[in-house]
Amino acid sequence: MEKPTTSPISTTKHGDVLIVLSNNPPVNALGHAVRHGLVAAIEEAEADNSVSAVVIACEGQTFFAGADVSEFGTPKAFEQPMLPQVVDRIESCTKPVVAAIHGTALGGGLEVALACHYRVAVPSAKLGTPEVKLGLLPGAGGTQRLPRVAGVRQALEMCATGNPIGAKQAFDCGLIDRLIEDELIPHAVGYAEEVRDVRPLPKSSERQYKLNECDPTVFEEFRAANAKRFRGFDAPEANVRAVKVACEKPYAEGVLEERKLFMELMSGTQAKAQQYFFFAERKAAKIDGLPEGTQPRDIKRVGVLGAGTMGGGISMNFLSAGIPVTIVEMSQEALDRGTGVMLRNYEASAAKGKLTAEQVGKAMGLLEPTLDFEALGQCDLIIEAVYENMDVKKEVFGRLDKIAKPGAILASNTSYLNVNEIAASISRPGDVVGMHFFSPANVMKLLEVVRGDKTEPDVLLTAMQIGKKIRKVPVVAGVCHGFIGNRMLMPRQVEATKLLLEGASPQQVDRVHVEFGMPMGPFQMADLAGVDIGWHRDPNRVENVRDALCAIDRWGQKKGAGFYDYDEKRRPSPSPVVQQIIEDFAEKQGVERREISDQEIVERTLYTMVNEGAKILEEGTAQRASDIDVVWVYGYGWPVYRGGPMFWADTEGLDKIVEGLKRQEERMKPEFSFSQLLLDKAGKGERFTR
Ligand code: T1G
Repeated sequence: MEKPTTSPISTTKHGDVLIVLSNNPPVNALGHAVRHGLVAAIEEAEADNSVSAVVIACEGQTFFAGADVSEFGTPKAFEQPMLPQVVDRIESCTKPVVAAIHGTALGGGLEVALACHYRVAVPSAKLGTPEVKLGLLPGAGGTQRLPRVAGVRQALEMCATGNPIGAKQAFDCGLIDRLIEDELIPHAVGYAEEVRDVRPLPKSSERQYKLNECDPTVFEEFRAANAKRFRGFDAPEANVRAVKVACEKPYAEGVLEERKLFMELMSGTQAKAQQYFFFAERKAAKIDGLPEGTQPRDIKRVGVLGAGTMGGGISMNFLSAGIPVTIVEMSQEALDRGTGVMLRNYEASAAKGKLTAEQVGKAMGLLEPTLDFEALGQCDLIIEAVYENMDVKKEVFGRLDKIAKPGAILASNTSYLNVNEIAASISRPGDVVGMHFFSPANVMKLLEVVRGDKTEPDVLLTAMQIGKKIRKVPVVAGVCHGFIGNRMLMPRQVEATKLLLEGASPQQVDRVHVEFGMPMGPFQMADLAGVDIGWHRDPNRVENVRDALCAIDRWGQKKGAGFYDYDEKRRPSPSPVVQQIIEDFAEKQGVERREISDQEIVERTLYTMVNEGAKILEEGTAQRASDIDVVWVYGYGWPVYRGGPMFWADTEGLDKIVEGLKRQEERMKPEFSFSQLLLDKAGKGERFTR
């Protein structure tokens, strides 16, 4: 066993208790050096007769937060001792081992804690098995020990969803033996001294009584309750099977089944995609080329112009993060309506137990609704969420330019308008940035931060950092029509509409997208968002299918009819009226209808999105291909088990993407043109992503 040069694991004795401390920033990931150090520390404890008990703890922000994901796919992941050996060695220690938990004990970190004979934690700690979010399952005994310690239902929920639980809930289900309100390590040592003579040592792998609740129906009920959420994913079902095995087989056999399931997942494309995405979403927060020493501006108060759906949702993000908001409307009625919607949204969250009444009161207490536009003069960041029209935006920015204090950041929530043009219309273009929230703004995680040509670096940095502070996933976008997400939506919509005339139905196009893993297809999405968005509002001007639908009030779900008919519960059904409109249009335009294959739909809607993403890259509108993937997973529900459009294209093979587009090129003219970057990379056998 090759000994690493410097060990992140140190040991010190406190009386007859050996304290094993990991110092492996930033999250004490269980890389090779840590694994090696833990085994060495257990050997040391056993060899030292003066040691009667062991405490394992971590320095820094958290207890072990799991295996080192950056080792996956590299030889380091297989360097001895691997995590299963580490946890088994801890459990086999002849002296009691106590895990002292703070921060987030996740994945392999929780597996280390489960191998310990006891677990203590501070109340703020969280414990979880998020491997499923990486397309995996706990591969170091977690699926076998967790149900034995916390119970089957708790283990199922944690392993198959990946959601952590708090220390109090962990204590209540038996995962934690004691909550430590004061200083963790000294009290963990005190706990170790209390239990040092208790025998036999309580080994998680040997517990059986918690499995007795293992009514076979619990698995079927769980599967049924989560079928929609797990649709298309491999890992959740593997986690369910692994936990079920814990109820059916002795630990030694169960852990072999766990290992088999783990290796199957690890070798699959979904795990690769989800592990890629884990790093992609963290990379998105970084700004390439930021001048050294750039500091964010201090944001004490945020101003929001407009209390409509977007303005209200945007305001809630800041209020929930404890940032005061001044919200301005033009009429008391609009202001009251907007603040009323915000309160009802908060109350709905409280009714679901997501918030306490006190938290709702605190958030709303930070809101200053006013009709006084000048009140925005006290704000450090002002976000306008007014009507999506350039003239209106310029008028608003002109007024803000006059009253905003020096150094205030002026942000537009525009979803596709030219931020450079807006910035050029005022005296301080450097303070202007786009902050494109996705609707509903208080729910959707994605935030496109649009960098204008003149946007100051500290303005961009401030927008990115405050985006993270309000629990968004901010991505830098350059200025173009639709930035990153909506820009790629356009060729998809163009081709989807042409496919209707050529012979596909809305339900066929949507089915192909849903089977691919999208939450809904283009036409379902249009009906949900509103078919009338962007419509010219003239019912006598009917130039395409969309105009025809809007002209007869088929504006989507909100009108009970759009591309689909809807019943009183908004359940969709294919519409003969729409089918007739499509066929009439095809005839009028002399389009000969034909049988359209599903593959053609994939090539003309999904491959064209990849092509557009390549153009976005070659223009520099996105910093990196993985940012495009982050936009599509968080903004439009692209299935994360495919990594995002650009990672998926790499997985398909760029040569295959190009071949498919060449097959469709004639049908897609004149709108379609090849990205040179895509052609170049395909020709050289290169990838967009790692
Ligand atoms: N491995 C490697 N690097 C990690 C890491 C990990 N497990 N977790 C975080 N990092 C890096 C991250 O890339 C970033 O790096 C920095 O730490 C800060 O992260 C066998 C197989 C712990 C809640 O899935 O959930 O155990 O960008 O920005 O917001 O069964 O990180 O600074 O260069 O997220 O404070 C299971 C994943 C692994 C936990 C902290 N564990 N991490 O959140 O910081 S698989 C996980 C998190 C496993 C075993 C299986 C979060 C966090 P950089 P951050 P944060």
